[in-house]
Amino acid sequence: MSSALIVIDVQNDFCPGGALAVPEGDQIVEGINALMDDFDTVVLTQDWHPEGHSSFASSHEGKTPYELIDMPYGPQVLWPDHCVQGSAGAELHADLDVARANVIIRKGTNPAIDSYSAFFENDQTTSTGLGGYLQALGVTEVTMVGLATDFCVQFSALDASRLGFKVNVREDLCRAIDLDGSLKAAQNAMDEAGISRL
Ligand code: VGL
Ligand code: ZN
Repeated sequence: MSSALIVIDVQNDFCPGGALAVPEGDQIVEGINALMDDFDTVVLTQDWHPEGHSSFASSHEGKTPYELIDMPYGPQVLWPDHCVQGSAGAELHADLDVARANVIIRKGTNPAIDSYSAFFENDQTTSTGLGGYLQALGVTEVTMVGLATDFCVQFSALDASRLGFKVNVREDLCRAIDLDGSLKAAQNAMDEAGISRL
């Protein structure tokens, strides 16, 4: 039995002052660092979009951030430009203990498909390879922390559960965007999937 800590998108753009700032997003960093030694494997994820990504409102004429559009793979929230590959905003938070990470998974690199989850893009089909990586290491239980609770953490947790991992979400080490009740909806979906919210 082996365990993994999955640290979702603790990046400058999701912290106060960033392009898609999550309130108090920076306040979880110390607690995440302190948790790393409790796990066999530490995975970090990094939202990593090319310029002009299809999840950016600026890529759609007449659209503004936080509007919903229909994409071929389903509904998609449009975001401010964020986590552009190579930009300062895309860097992991300077205080995050990156040295302790076994692997860093970059996601959202396909210009046409967003990827909230660390495991599958938003088409729910295209794999990042993380599931196979963890299975090859014998990982059976994963704990999720990071940003944002109601988007990338939720989607990662639901996919991990679907793949058969036992999933814990440390909500004290996550922070939410909370658009129109999205945090409550995420909590309900995670409860229904049998995910432990700690
Ligand atoms: C995220 C919106 C867009 C997240 C990433 O990390 O939760 N949210 N891209
Ligand atoms: Zn993104």
